[in-house]
Amino acid sequence: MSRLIVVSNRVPVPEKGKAAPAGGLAVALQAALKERGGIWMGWSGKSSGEEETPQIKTIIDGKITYALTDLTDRDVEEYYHGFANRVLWPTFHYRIDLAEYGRKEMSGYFRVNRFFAQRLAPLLKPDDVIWVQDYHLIPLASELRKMGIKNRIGFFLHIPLPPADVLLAMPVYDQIIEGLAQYDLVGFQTDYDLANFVGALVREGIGETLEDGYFKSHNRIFKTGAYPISIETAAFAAYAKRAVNNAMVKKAASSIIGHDLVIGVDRLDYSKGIPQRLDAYERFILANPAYQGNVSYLQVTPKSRSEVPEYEAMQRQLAEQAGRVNGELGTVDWVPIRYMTRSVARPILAGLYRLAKVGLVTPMRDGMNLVAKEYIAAQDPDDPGVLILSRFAGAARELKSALLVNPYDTEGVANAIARALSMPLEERKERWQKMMDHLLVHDVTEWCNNFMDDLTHVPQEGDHAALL
Ligand code: GDG
Repeated sequence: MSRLIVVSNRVPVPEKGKAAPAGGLAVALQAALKERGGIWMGWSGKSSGEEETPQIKTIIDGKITYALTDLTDRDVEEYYHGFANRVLWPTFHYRIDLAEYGRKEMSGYFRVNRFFAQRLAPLLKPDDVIWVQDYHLIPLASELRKMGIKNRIGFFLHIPLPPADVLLAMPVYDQIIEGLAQYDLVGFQTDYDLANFVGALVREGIGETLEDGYFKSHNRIFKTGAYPISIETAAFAAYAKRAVNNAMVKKAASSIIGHDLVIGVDRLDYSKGIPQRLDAYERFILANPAYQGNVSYLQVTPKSRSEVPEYEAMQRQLAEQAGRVNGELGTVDWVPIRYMTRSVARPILAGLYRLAKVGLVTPMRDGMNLVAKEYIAAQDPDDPGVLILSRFAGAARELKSALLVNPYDTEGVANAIARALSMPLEERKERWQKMMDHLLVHDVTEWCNNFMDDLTHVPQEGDHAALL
């Protein structure tokens, strides 16, 4: 079995004496690395401060080597905050209005990808299989190919891939597409993202569909596919069941006696639709006065990317919005919105999901959204809650028994909250069971295995030249 090399922007290095890292992706990839042996390479998250080129530091844990590099301040500014988070993230989430194109940031992005390739190449053996994660590293294969690397290289995009007119608004779209064409397997979250990719290339006359998911573009043949990411369903369900005994979760439970709990959990990000969701909740309370004093909405929103101005502004706006709603609707003994910007420990989060009668997951656009899947896995089978899910989350392609909503339709979301809170037990059980059955089969291990199976079976660089 060939060695696996995972490359991602950040690397979840296990910390001594601490529990395994949270999050299904880290768990699944670490399991695959442990089985095959391999390397997980990426940015340490630290800045070397200087212009001097940082070196790789390795941490060995059994069969896994974590290879980390610092970046210079300029790299972090241009590659990470600049191009990745202010061009690719908004554009791929259909927000071209928020994209800030700058030549300096664009060239910083390609420069850091070249740097990653230079650091990675000496670590590679000829039959290693390389799996690159996400939008930060699209040009990595192209840089490795320029250095003569012929290994199988796969790429998985965790965020959406927008349709042609949105994608083409990005000045360097052609280099980004060409970068994707240098992989042997390009995986997307959903069939919609895949269709957008194929549609854009065919429309622009730069790609051609072949059989079995193969695609031809930029003088290369590569496989494409939809690989919906998931969670460790069974483990998370067991975790949530145990979590209700956690002291903090018990405290939370006693604070909502006589109330129905509605929960929202999202990294602070404009793609997650949090202000729109607060509006919908406010409208729900105003339209259903009987719920005043009888429902609590807990929104957990850990801060992220505060260095990017849009995020910093949003942090302030949300605090103001939650404060305004609480001020206008709250009473001496009832707070309509409990708004937290601190991160909650994973066992507590699992317990809170289980306590909540309604999971509100209403992104304006989301690659998948794992919160939706975690909420389902955490429910009590005898008394499950209701998932309200945006049709613009990748998860909506699978979780069709959720109450699917359009997050732009405030009234529609408000009505869905009312419907969820009054849904009869039988209907809740039926909807939940269908989604849980699906997630038990389609878990993160399946995601990882499906991608790896396809990647290890695609023709290696050089072999498909004959097909061109
Ligand atoms: C990207 C794509 C895609 C959140 N708050 C806390 C906390 N979380 C955890 C959740 C969940 C994770 O963070 C968030 O995952 P999502 O999938 O919802 O969203 P992104 O971070 O935007 O991830 C997304 C994903 O990649 C995977 O491909 O699904 O579409 O945007 O696991 O539980 N965890 C803890 N405390 C918190 O306060 N412990």
